[in-house]
Amino acid sequence: MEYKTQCRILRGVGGLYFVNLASPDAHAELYPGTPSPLAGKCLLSRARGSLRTPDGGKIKVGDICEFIYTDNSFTEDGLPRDDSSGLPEGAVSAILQRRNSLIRPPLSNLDLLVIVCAAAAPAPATETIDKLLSVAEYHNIEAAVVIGKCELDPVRADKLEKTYRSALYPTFKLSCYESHGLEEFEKYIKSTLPGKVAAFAGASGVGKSTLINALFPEMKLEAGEISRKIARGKHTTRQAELFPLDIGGFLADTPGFSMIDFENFDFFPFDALPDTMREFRKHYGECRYLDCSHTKEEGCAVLDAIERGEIAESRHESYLSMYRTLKAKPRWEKRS
Ligand SMILES: Nc1nc2c(ncn2[C@@H]2O[C@H](COP(=O)(O)OP(=O)(O)O)[C@@H](O)[C@H]2O)c(=O)[nH]1
Ligand SMILES: [Mg+2]
Ligand SMILES: [Zn+2]
Repeated sequence: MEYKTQCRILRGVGGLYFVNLASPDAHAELYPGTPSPLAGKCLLSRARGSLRTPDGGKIKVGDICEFIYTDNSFTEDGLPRDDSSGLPEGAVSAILQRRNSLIRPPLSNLDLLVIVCAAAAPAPATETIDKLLSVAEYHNIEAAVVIGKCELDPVRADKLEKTYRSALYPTFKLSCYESHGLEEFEKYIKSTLPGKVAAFAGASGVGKSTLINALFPEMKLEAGEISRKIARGKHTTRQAELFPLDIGGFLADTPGFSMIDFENFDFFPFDALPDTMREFRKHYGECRYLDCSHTKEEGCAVLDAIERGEIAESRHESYLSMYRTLKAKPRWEKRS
């Protein structure tokens, strides 16, 4: 018998794909697909032909795809059984509509970006945090801010918390060393993540791995299990990868357990910038000039809100920096 269902691409491995098949229970929100005997399983499979999205994009980690298989396609441990031509029978047969698509890191359908910084060691770089928040906003990705290592500099941690709360983002101040604030973030992430794909982003050394290991102990195990199953010796390029979590969602990472770095995130066109500043938006209609750039104009409602202490100055500094950078690069290459 042939089954048609949906799968999520977890990783690409030399022309093959490690996929998670739709499960009617744990991943119900992810895939409203047809129940099938292998529902919820993670399997190695190939793609039928060279698949493309409607706008010509290639298959990507995070893609939700149509998946066709037969009773004979897989062995009991979920490995592809070769047909007479030596190719596995179960196959990814179409890429479904994406809700977003990043080029760097190469990921599609990212739902939640958790931006991690440290109160100290390394010192927080608000400009990079703000750039990432704007990138998330532009790509329609939910975002949250975690201020870690807060025992090292409680005053700075408080200030960052105020900045990002007033920027209207869920904000968490915590210390993995002192187990302080962890429960609150754990409650948030474990109620938000089921059915979604999340990535933790932040500079190296801020404490992403420590935090993730504390919250999702299965991650270490899962990473080992996946690398054992996947063809040996093919870990040459750094590429995105999704780990299924026990709570029924996925965490994005690159091999080597680094979690997503700040450096190479996609940007967006200049015209889109003002709309990516969440707490600026409600003031735009109140500026004296219709074409106010909110950089230095008289009667700018954003600048007034900063003056009153409602918007953090550091957020506006980041805005100015992005404004200059994006203005100097008016055309961003558009591809999926
Ligand atoms: N002081 C302090 N150090 C921490 C805390 N959490 C993690 N670290 C340390 O910070 C360093 C970097 O952590 P890691 O999780 O590898 O950071 P990553 O590069 O973002 O994954 C390690 O030495 C951790 O032990 C914390 O809450 N407080
Ligand atoms: Mg790490
Ligand atoms: Zn203005």
